[in-house]
Amino acid sequence: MTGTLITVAPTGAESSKAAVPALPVTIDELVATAKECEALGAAIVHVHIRDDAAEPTLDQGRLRETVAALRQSTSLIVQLSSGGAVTDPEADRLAVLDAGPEMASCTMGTVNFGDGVFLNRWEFIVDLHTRMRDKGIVPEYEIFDLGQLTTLQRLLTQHGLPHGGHVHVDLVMGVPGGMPGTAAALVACHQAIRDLPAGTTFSATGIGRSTIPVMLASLSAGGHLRVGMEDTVTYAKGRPVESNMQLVARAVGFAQLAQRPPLTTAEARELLGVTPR
Ligand code: KMH
Ligand code: ZN
Repeated sequence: MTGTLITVAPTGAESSKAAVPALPVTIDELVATAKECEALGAAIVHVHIRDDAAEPTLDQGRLRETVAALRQSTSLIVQLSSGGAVTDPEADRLAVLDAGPEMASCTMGTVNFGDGVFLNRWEFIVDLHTRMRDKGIVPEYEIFDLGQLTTLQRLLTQHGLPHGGHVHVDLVMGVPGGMPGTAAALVACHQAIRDLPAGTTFSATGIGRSTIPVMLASLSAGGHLRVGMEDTVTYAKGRPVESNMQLVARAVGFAQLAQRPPLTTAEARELLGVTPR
């Protein structure tokens, strides 16, 4: 497959609506964003939800409502975040899997996360991985640092392949506390990914100003792209991002220049082993 898988991560748990008014926080805003991003070329939506006060939440009812609304209005692969916010307890993060997503994120280790700590104990990782397989959910393994790829190798060796049998990794680069968002770091990860099962695919995203170097490095290394306001709220120096669509449009432009046009949602399901709806 030579096309580019484009994931949009429209909201995240870190930016506040007050600081970033263009952030989609209601279900209606999220669905409208998802529809437009799909039309531009996105195939996956990585979802964090907010409560009525626009604060991050893992409320089960709202998660289910969000999954249903996205399914009704788009054919995007719905990937719920099991990472939540750094303050979320493990039990709530595991319960995200009960909301019925096709995919969910699964982070491969603990990392400093700005002023916070994003805690991912080994036993918790195993629990997430195993429960996802039991529920037929395809994981996206989130990698914040090089050693987390070794943890993934250990996980797969000890606990087997995920549902669908395909391994897909997302390199989240440039988090303060994690690996830098540089071509050199991406190449180091690319080398380590070769030790994972044959056919393993990867996406990459660079936080903040590393977004463009990471995007270009990923495309040239045969990787896929994640973009969105979860990771980037400045489009260029002095220019706030206006919408997630602006970031997806830029990623589509780069992918087309690389002669690796966006995968459709059907092609993305086939690539990742996500059961067609
Ligand atoms: N919000 C971060 C603490 C994920 O979605 O799985 C974790 C995160 C990763 O965003
Ligand atoms: Zn996330």
